Amino acid sequence: MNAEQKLGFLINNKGLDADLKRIAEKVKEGERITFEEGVLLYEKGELGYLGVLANYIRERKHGDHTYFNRNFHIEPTNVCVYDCKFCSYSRLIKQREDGWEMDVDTMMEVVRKYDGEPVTEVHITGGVVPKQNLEFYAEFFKRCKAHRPDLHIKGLTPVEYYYIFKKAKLSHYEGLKYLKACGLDSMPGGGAEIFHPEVREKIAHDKCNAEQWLDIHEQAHKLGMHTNATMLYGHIEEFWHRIDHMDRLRQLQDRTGGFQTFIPLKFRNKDNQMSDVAEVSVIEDLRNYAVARIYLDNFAHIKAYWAMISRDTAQLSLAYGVDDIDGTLDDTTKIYSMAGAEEQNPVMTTKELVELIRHVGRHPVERDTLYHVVTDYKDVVFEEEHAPKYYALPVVN
Ligand code: V47
Ligand code: SF4
Repeated sequence: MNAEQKLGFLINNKGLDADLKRIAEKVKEGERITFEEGVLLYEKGELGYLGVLANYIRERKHGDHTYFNRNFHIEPTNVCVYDCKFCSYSRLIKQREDGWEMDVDTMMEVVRKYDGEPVTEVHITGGVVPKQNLEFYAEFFKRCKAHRPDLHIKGLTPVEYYYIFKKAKLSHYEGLKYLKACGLDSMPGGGAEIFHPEVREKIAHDKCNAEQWLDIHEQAHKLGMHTNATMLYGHIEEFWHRIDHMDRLRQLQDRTGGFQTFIPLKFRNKDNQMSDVAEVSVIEDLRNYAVARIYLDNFAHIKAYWAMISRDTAQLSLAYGVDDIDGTLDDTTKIYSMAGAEEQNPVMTTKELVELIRHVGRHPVERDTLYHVVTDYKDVVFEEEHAPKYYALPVVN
């Protein structure tokens, strides 16, 4: 059965709850679901049901195409002035000797390490410290572009920008315009956490709030930049907080169209101030990807960050709405391994990544940051290639 037949079969199932049937019909017709229906999906939607709906949307948008890109990370510092309770970096401002703060020369050394490598993007993210201010990033972006003009700079989040622009007495628009002129190309999705103040004040009380986060993305979109959005889920939030979060993103996307990808980030509880909060199950991870795919009808892509959730869950997620698994040759970020991610040394070669996608019957495509195709791996044969194993997609029960 293909995705459409599975959805039809589900809708015709006499035992299906009336609310869930209505939502399934809306999905079939390509209609947007409401806030209340989003909450209802979390409350009543079983994994099999959610998978059928999310996979139908995923295949309508992308077929079997599954994207990854070759990037590397720079974490300019792991020290941070803020005190997010879930973050394994936050306490380090009090213990600076455990931390690092790079200067521009050191960051350029990291960039030069990838000279001649087929990477298309540098993703810059980390903590917030006073020294890494507007001038610091302006100089780095200029030097990085001068050294390697084709390397896409996906840099910093509204958390850093809010702090930096406030100190430089610039509006969000002016600050971003200046940094864009220095070489900034786009913005990753971090710092969003959970927008609703009821949760945000408990887990991330002293950094930019939801309105400031959203405004910085809106200004970036006005400047023609594309950006991503994340959601840190699976801690103290309730289902409606997740829908509230996605709803704010959906509204901004209706106005600007500047978001490319939504990335749910699973809360990991190692070595942070929320270590007493249990992590959610893989089932909940998959349900969450699926609800995101169904709710965010105006987002092109849903990404699972394999370095965070393990390769197996990343493979499974491709049947629950996900069409992008990030993908790095050499994942140089520490934020997740410090927080307890399965992948303590997250390194995957292109061949491994392509095989991981093929093994679940999908079609691997290397993309650049803006989703232009770099290499279509459909018919590419690697040396010593293993025969692909196909796993079944979700079954309607
Ligand atoms: O905002 C911090 C998260 C984010 C923990 O745009 C944690 O392509 C789980 O946003 N458990 C930064 N998550 C990383 C990020 C990102 C990652 C990959 C791709 C993209 C993209 C963006 O990391 C932070 C925060 O939500 N984080 N601590 C933790 N204990
Ligand atoms: Fe700082 Fe970001 Fe960690 Fe918050 S999540 S403490 S802003 S590094």
